[in-house]
Amino acid sequence: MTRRTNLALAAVLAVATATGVAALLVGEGRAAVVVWAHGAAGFALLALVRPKSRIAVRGVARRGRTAAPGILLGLLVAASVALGLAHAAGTGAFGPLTALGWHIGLALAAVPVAAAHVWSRPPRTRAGDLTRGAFLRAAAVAAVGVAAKLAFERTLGASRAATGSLRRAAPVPTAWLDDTTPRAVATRFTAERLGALPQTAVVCALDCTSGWYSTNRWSGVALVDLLPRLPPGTRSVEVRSATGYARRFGASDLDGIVLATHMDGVPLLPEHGAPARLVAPGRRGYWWVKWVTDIAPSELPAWAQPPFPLT
Ligand code: HEM
Ligand SMILES: Nc1nc2c(c(=O)[nH]1)N[C@H]1C(S)=C(S)[C@@H](COP(=O)(O)O)O[C@H]1N2
Ligand SMILES: [Mo]
Repeated sequence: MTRRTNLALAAVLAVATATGVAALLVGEGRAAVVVWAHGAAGFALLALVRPKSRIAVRGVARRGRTAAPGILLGLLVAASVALGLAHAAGTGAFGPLTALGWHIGLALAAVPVAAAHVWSRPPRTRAGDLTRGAFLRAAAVAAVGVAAKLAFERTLGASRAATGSLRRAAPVPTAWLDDTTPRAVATRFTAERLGALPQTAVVCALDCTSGWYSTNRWSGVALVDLLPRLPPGTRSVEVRSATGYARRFGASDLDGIVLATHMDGVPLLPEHGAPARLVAPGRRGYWWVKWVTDIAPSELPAWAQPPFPLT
């Protein structure tokens, strides 16, 4: 029983972590199923709370202080789940971070602790682990997750986008990590020069991975108008910021992307990327490079970059 509970717990936490990270990678289109599965995985923990607390209480009595990492892991996971639920129930900011920001931070902090915890007592798998009985027990844990998720969405769940984000009336000035608004942006993409080119407008949502979205009208110049002819052999285009922040887009994925100078008819404010920032409909906020100084065609493939920005 103990061994099976621990295996199930490790599996559920692995699925929750993987779907959580995936939820930030996929765009609006495919997010719904990943985000939903993530919530269900989180709720599936409910089925394991009781058996695991018995194991934990026995373990602490036996091990004393060497049980500390396990207790820390339990606290991190419990706090992360509480903040995830607070976000899903509609809580925005919680001090310096959003509820979702705390949720993600605590969950990522738990990963090395979980690795150490499992490493120090590797689970033993047995032939019987792949029987029909084991499969049915796993299905029961998953069913608890799905049922609890459905019940939550009918009662406490706030209205939110397919990505899980909560609606805001206007975008919140946001840095991916610690980028700051530059004092002056030396760029060839000035409002004046861009204003002389054919104009495009798009209404779409800026959806930040910290858990909010805002739908606005963005206008400026479409990338396909700005770069009508890419050099032969171009596979991607790197969009760079005055701050060094950059994202690379596939050469065939540029349709719909706008180098915007205005939001809702008003010139961009410095904190929102003036004089020009990228608007990438359907992609999460970290693709919307602010303070653009360079758009550089390259022969590198689009995947030749870290999946998330590092600055
Ligand atoms: C220990 C691992 C984790 C557990 C147990 C967990 C559990 C949960 C729970 C219970 C919720 C609220 C329920 C719901 O939204 O349906 C939630 C929401 C969320 N979590 Fe996690 N999570 C974990 C790790 C992560 C990670 C690593 C990320 C991202 C890097 C993440 C991203 C999200 C997002 C985007 C939501 C909002 C989804 C929504 O509003 O529907 N989670 N999580
Ligand atoms: N140069 C630069 N551009 C950036 C960021 C950044 O940190 N540096 N953050 C991104 C993230 S995570 C989001 S959600 C949006 C936020 O845009 P806003 O500040 O106009 O709301 O900008 C994106 N563009
Ligand atoms: Mo963001």
